[in-house]
Order: sequence, then structure tokens, then C-alpha cells
Amino acid sequence: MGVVNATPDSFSDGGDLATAEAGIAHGLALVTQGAAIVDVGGESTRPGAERVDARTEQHRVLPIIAALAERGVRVSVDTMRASTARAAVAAGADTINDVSGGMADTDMLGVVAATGVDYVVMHWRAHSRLMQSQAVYADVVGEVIAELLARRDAAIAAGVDASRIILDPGIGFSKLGPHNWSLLRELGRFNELGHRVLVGVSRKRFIGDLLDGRGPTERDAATAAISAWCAQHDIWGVRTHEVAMQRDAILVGSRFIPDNG
Ligand code: PMM
Repeated sequence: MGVVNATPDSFSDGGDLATAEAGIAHGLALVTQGAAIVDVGGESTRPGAERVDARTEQHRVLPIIAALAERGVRVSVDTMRASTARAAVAAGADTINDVSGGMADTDMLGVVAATGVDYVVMHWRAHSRLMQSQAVYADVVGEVIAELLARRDAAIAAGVDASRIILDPGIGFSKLGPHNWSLLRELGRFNELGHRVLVGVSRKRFIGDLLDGRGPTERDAATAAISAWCAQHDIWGVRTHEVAMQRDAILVGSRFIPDNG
């Protein structure tokens, strides 16, 4: 899953894609490099970020989604807002990627059920402004799984088809470095939950911390090492800013699954 952040303030690529034309071109380039799906977002979720209003968010993402879908690209919309999700599906998106797992907007699960598209349920505890204060766990893997399954159950209760649900541990969201590494170390447990699993580590801060403070665009090789690890665990997808190197890493990682050639 390649990322198009149509935001002026995302931590790793924000500001570069300020016009719809640039977002469309970037999405098409990611597909050429091997992305199977392009995730388009118009609201930064980095720690400390302020929210944008629905109009601004939709003005940023809808033209990009429509243009990519028209060219046959599979598109997901990265949004916590039901109104944006509904408009994005009308514009051609076939997946709703909700980092709040339905917690940020009480209308979201109903919209997901009504549209019938794929739904990414990510583990989340609080909005960006507050999220790192919620990074407190006695058993991070057990708690993340329990909280994710509660959101999965809420989605099903709202009418979402279980086969449409994709689970995501939410690396970096209300989590400190050691929490992220614990979740990655025990990735296999997420794949036993009966759903497709998506993982997003691309260029995140905990990788920069491991690399002595290296900046976001200098973290792609380390991201690739984690992509290989994800593929080795038969994870359904990795969400990534850089695609070419990640694709190679996924090909290699998948070779370590028994009976896979
Ligand atoms: N991470 C970010 C944004 N959206 N969606 C999912 N499903 N999983 C993630 O880990 C995730 C996400 C933050 O990264 P960005 O601001 O660099 O896109």
C-alpha cells in the first residue's frame, strides 16, 4: 500500500504534495513502482497534529481519489471522518482506512456498513494531540489485541461484513519505541485473529531513534527490513511511503514462508 499524503504537515512527506496534480502523479508513480493499492489522506495524524475541518480534508483528497480510480488504480482513503469516507467511496475509493477504528466519529461504522467496502480497523486510543500520553501498557501485545477485537466486534455489530475487516496494530499511535518493537516481534499473533493484517511502520520515529536520529527519508532501508519481516509472517499488507525497495523486501521475506518456492 503506497501512501499519498495530501497534507502540508505530515511528518515524512508533508508539503510536497500540496496540489492535486502532484498527488495524482505521485500515486501513479507508486503504482508503477509496484503498489497494489494507494492510500490517500488529507489530515495529518502525526503526534501533536491539530485536526483539519471536513471541507478542507475532502478538498484535498477527493480530486486525487477520483483521478486515480478513473485510471483503474485501487484506492483507499485514510480518514477518521464518516462524511469524508462516504464521499471518497462515491469518488471511487474501495477501502476505508480509519486510524481510529471507528472511535473518532460515531457515524463511521454505519457508513462502512452501508458502502460495503473493505475497512481497516487500526488500534488507536486518542487523537494526535493526546495520543502519546496514552502510551501506558502492562502487556502491550495483549492489550492491543483485546482493544482491536473490541473495535472489530463493534464494526460487525454495526453491520460490517467480517470478511471486509482488516486489522492494524497501529504502530506509533499511543505507543513508544519499546511498545512498537514488542508488537512487531509478536506479529504472528495478529495473523491468528482471522482477518487480513496491515502494518504501517514506514519512516516512523522509532526507526529514526534506532538509527541515531536519522531523518524520515533516510529510514527506507530500515523500513524495508521490517517489510521483509512482515512478509515472512504472511502479513497481508504494509503501508509505505517508498514502494520500490519495500516490494523487493516483501518478495524476499515471502520466500521464508515454508512451501513458498
Ligand atoms: N500510519 C499513519 C497514517 N495512517 N494508517 C494505517 N492503517 N496504519 C498506520 O500505521 C498509519 C496509517 C501515519 O503515517 P504518515 O503520516 O506518514 O502517513
